[in-house]
Amino acid sequence: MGKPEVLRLESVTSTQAIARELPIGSIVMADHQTAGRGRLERRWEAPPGRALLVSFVLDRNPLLSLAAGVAAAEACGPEVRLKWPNDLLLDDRKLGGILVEVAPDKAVCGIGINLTWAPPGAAMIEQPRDEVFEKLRAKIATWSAAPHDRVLSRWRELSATLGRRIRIDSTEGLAQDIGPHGELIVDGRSFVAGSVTHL
Ligand code: BT5
Repeated sequence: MGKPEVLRLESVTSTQAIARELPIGSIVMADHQTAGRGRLERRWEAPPGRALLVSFVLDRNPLLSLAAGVAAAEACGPEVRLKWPNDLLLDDRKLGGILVEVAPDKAVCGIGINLTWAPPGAAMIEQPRDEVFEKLRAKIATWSAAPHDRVLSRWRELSATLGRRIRIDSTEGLAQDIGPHGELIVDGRSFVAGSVTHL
C-alpha cells in the first residue's frame, strides 16, 4: 500500500467511500456529503460547511467503534456523553454519530459532528471545525491504540446508557454494563448490535 493521505475535499458522496480506497493512516474530510451514511442504510444529513465530516483509515480493532466514541466525546468537550453503541449526546440530544466499516485489511471509521446546524431535536457544539478536527485526530490516534480495558473503562465513565432503563430491539430492561467485546448487557442478556432508546 502507498503513503497515507490527508484529503480535505469540497463535495463527496460519502467520506467513507473515498477513505476505503486509501491506506491505513489516511484521513478524508469534506465540506459536504451528497449521500452521507449512518448505520443500517440510514442517512447522515448536514448542510454544506456546517458539520465536521471525517473518515479515518485505521487498523482493524474489535473495540474501534467504542474507542472512536470515547475519542470524539473527549474532542468535543466535557459535557458530551455516549449512547451505546456510539452516538454522541449533548443534553441527551444527538450531537454526532460514528460508523465503522471494515475491509479485510483495514477499518474505516466515519465521524459526523454537528457544529453550526442540527436537525430538529438534535444538538450542535458551535466550535470551529479545524479545532475540533485537530483534537479529534489526536484523540483517535490515542484511543484506537489504547489497551481494551482502558477503552472499556473510559467508555463506562462517559456513558449515558449504563444504569438507565432502555429499549433495545423489542427488549426493555436495565442497561447494566458493557462486556469485554463492547456488547451491551441488559438484564443479564448480551446484545452485540441494535438500536437503543433511553426510556
Ligand atoms: C450514525 O448512524 O449516527 C453514524 C453517522 C456517521 C456519519 C459520518 S459523517 C462522515 C462519515 N461519512 C459518512 O457517510 N458517514 C460518516 P446511525 O446511528 O444509524 O444514525 C443515523 C440517524 O441519525 C438517522 O437516521 C437520523 O435519524 C439521525 N441523523 C441524521 N443526521 C443527523 C445529524 N446531523 N444530527 C443528528 N442526528 C442525525
